[in-house]
Parts: sequence; C-alpha cells; structure tokens
Amino acid sequence: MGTPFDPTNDPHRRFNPLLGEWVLVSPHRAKRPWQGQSEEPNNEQKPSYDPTCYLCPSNTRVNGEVNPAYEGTFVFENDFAALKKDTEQTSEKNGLFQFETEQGCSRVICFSPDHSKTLPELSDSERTEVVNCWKAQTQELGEDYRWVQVFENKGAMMGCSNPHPHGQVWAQKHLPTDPAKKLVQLKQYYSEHGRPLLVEYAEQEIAKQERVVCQNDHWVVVVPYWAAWPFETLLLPRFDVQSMHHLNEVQSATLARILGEITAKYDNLFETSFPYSMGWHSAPFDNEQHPEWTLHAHFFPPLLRSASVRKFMVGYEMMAEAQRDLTPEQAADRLKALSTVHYKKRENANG
Ligand code: H2U
Repeated sequence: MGTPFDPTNDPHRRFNPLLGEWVLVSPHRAKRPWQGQSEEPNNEQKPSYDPTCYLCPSNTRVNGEVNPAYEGTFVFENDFAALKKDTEQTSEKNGLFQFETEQGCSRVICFSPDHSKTLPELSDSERTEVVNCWKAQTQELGEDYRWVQVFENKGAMMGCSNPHPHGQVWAQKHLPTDPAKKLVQLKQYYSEHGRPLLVEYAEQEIAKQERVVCQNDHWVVVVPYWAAWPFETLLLPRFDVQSMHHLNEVQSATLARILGEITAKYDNLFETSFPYSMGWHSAPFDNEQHPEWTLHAHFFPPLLRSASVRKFMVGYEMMAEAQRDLTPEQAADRLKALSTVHYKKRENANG
C-alpha cells in the first residue's frame, strides 16, 4: 500500500466529457529539474506597415490580386483554399476503402490593417470588430454549409505563415470528426440531464473557482479539468447560446474584452507573443434545433516552460492518449495571477 492519492503529485487520468476521451495527468513530472534556456522578454517591435506582407492593405497577394486599402477587418477567399465549393458530389464504399467528396470554402480574416498588432494589442472596439466579423462570416456560411470553423493560428510554432494579425474561416458540407464526436457527447448529456453540458460546467467552475482564469458578467475562461495542453483554456458563455451569430451587441463587447484579457495574460506568461491555435465551435447548421450545444472557444497553446520550450504531443500521446505534467489547477493559478495589461504596454508606461 502506498500513501493516499494526492492529485497534485500522483499520476491519474481525467475524463474529457466533450470528446469522450481520457487524459493522463503526471503532476510529479513538473517538478523535474530544468536546465534548459530561459529567454529575455521579447520586445521586438514590428512596423505598422510591411511592404512585403501579403496581408497589409494595398499590397499584392501571391496570386496577383491587390488588397483594398482596408481600415478595419478584411476577408478574402484563401488563394490556396483547402476546400472548393463546386467539387462533384460523389462517394464510394468498397470494403475498407471509402471516400466522399467535400464541398466548402476557406477564407482569410485580417483582424486589423496594423501589421504590428496582435489580438491583445488591439483596442476593445477593434476586437469587437473582429467578433462582429466572425459573427457575419458564421451567419453567411452557415446558410450553405453544415460546419463553419472560425480559427486563428498564431505564431510560427503553430504553423502561422505571417505575423500580420489574421485568422481563417473554413466551411464545409460534412460535420468534421471532432465536432461530430462532440455532438454525440453533448446530446447524450442533454438527454440525461435536461440542460446543456457546457452551461452546467461553466456554472460549476464559477462556483468552485479552482480553474477560473478570468470572468466577466457574460463570459468565463477556465483551464478545463480535462485540459491536455499545459496552458489550454476554454472560453465559455455564462448564458445559453448556440451560435456565434446569435450574440447581441453587449455580449459581443464583453467577449471582445475577455478575449483581450486572456490573450494579454498569455503574452505576459513568458513575455513573448504567445503562440496558440484557437477556434470557435458554434452548433452545426443542419436545420435542426441544438438545445444541447453551447457556443465556446478553445485555445490550444504549445508552450510549457518558456518562450521556446514547448510541450510535444509525441510518442505516448500519439500512440496512447494525451498526457500533461503540471495540473490544470496549477496552470490556472499561474494564468490567473498574471496582469491583464500587456507587458509591452507596461514597459512603455514605465519607460
Ligand atoms: P496562416 O498564416 O494561418 O497559414 O494563414 C495564412 C493563409 O493565407 C494561408 O492559408 C493564405 C495561405 O493559404 N494566403 C493567401 O490566400 N494568399 C496569399 O497571397 C498568401 C497566403
């Protein structure tokens, strides 16, 4: 018989009810000595306009098209789109060999004409414009496609090809794999409990305050109990809403505010422009009611110990299941303690 179970020290598995998957938590590993590098704060200042950037206003893109002299957000069809709207509709199943064609579209969303800014460095009203753009894209594409995926890859570490502040939206006829798993899980919870899983989860996290990073009247950011990435967060509404385009003006403004807070905290964690992939899950557009669904966003950041030391999801994670070192509660404590004032603004204010 060993000593009694201590969740801050002993290996255990946590269940992710959104995907029906388990995560291995090995908190004792976070205590292992670290002799790797630690960096100086990154205060690199990019220019507001870069003549070589294909996303800056009035510049020419790879295919020769010229961007307008845009002043707010700007959306264009991806010149290297992963999905096409007029692919022939056909499918085949031949034993183990099965395919179906896919129809869709993919667009690039520039958040701002200012090349030097990222989401946390924009003003609340500029971020509200980004939210309004996400809403309009979701509504428009939801009329033609079952799934609308709004997302942002930030930083070279996440495969982002250009520092100009931008995200993407992809829309497609079929429900992709992860949202399809989520739909099954959320429907099952709703049929058993009569309330949406994520509405109940947000209420319980707010009551516990063990994993809450920041909150306002309408939104809450938590490191989910089942987080896989070291500083993964989940952004949840504190009201019942299924889709991005259903947000009213006030809810959009408070969303812009909390997005500024969580992304500033992220940048402040290692005093670097914090890489992540983030994305929104609105309910599927399939002409059905989705009372089980709650609009939400995931942030999946790769960093673990410093601006360059990342968590690799490799051997065990690829072969078995996700694994993390520090506990979600420890990650939440660190993020919660950080200022919501961006470190670059702080430096400027002091300097
Ligand atoms: P990422 O940085 O997240 O890769 O997004 C940039 C997207 O911009 C990428 O998908 C597109 C790329 O295909 N792009 C254009 O559509 N036109 C260009 O001139 C360059 C890049």
